[in-house]
Formats: sequence, structure tokens, C-alpha cells
Amino acid sequence: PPFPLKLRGPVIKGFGRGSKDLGIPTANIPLSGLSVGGNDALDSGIYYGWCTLDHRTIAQTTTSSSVPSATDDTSPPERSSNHAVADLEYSSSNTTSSTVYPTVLSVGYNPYYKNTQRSIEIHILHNFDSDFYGATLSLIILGFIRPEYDYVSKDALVEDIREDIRISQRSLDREAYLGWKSDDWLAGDA
Ligand code: ADP
Ligand code: RBF
Ligand code: MG
Repeated sequence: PPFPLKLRGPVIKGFGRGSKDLGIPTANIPLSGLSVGGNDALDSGIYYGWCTLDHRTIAQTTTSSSVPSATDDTSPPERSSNHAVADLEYSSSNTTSSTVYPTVLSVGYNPYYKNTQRSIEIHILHNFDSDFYGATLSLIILGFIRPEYDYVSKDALVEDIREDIRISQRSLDREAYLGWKSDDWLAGDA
């Protein structure tokens, strides 16, 4: 399909294998919300692109009382024990744009794990202090790296993912891709 492909959705729970089994967390979003056509518009495989997280949606979907309310958008929230959320909320109240992160993503059935449902999983090339389930993730996919493969070992899978990460980083550093960081879609209003 033609790039860019634009997707947006809430970060949902997967099997929890990304962090625990591979050491590579992936934010899963529902396989709907594609800007073009239905689910088949996005072939299975490994891609790279940019993403943003809409932190305001974290507070709305979290029941913890330590997380600031999303309704008060004039004053910064109190510091809470959930530092990542608090930091993100501060930045959102002071600026109009949110951080745009380089990402690498996997779409498909994870042949190594033989999933029965197709999924879309986004590994963000950034170290976060805590989880962000419930946040709205906006994504622009800009390029295809390879199809999904089965592997003889977990180490072989991880080795390829590490190479995917390097390819994504290197590609996104190029002028042609940097421009997409300021696309309205990532600001959440397109
Ligand atoms: P799941 O199977 O529920 O997707 P994972 O083990 O794949 O669990 O971990 C994904 C979760 O980890 C994300 O939903 C997000 O809340 C958190 N996370 C922390 N750092 C990252 C990151 N760099 N990229 C993606 N998700 C991250
Ligand atoms: N799973 C596979 O079974 N085969 C793959 O080729 C494969 N490539 C991946 C590449 C990247 C960049 C990422 C982030 C994940 C990939 N996965 C692949 C999915 C991986 O198995 C999955 O993220 C974990 O099982 C956690 O759900
Ligand atoms: Mg995941």
C-alpha cells in the first residue's frame, strides 16, 4: 500500500510476552482505525515510522486516584507516584505539540508464537519509566522492512528485531522521513 499509512488507537493488553519473554516491549493497538480501507490494507510485516502518545487519555482510562484528572487543562497536575504520567501531563500543559517518537512495528500473526489473531504491535525507540496502557497512540507508517518470519530460536528472533531497530533508526534519520514528524496526524487533530 502507499505510504504514509496513518493509524490511531488505544494501547491495549497483549499476551505480555514482549517485555517478559523478549525484553522488547510492544504497545498493542486494535487492528482497526486504519486511514485506508479495512484491515487488509496493511500487509503483515515489519515497518517503521513515527508515533505520539496522547497522555490526556491515560488519565481518562485510569482508575487510580493518584492520576490527575484530565478535565483540568489549565493548571499542571500534582506530582503523583506515577512519574511518567505526571511528566507527560506537564509537557502537555505547556506546549501544543507532544513528543514524536521513532518506532518499529510488527503486523501479523507472530509466526514464532503461532498467534491465531492478527495484531499490530509498536515498539517505541525510547525508554519509558512506566507503562502507558489506555493512552491513545497515533502512528504514521513510512516504510516496510521485511515480512514476518518463523525462527529456530528466540535468540534468532531477538537478533532480527534488534537489526529492525537499527534499520528504523537509520531510516528515520533521513531528511525525507524527518519531515513527517510535524504532520498534523501526530498532533491528534487531523
Ligand atoms: P503486551 O503484551 O500487553 O503488549 P508487552 O510486554 O508487549 O505487553 O509490553 C507492552 C507495554 O509496555 C506497552 O503497552 C506499554 O504500556 C509499555 N511500554 C514501556 N516501554 C515501551 C516501549 N518503549 N515501547 C512500547 N511499549 C512500551
Ligand atoms: N514475531 C515473529 O514471530 N516473527 C517476526 O519476524 C517478528 N518480527 C518482529 C519485529 C519487530 C520489530 C517487533 C517489535 C516484533 C516482531 N515480532 C515477530 C513479534 C514478537 O514476537 C512480539 O512482539 C512478541 O511476541 C510480543 O508480543
Ligand atoms: Mg505488546
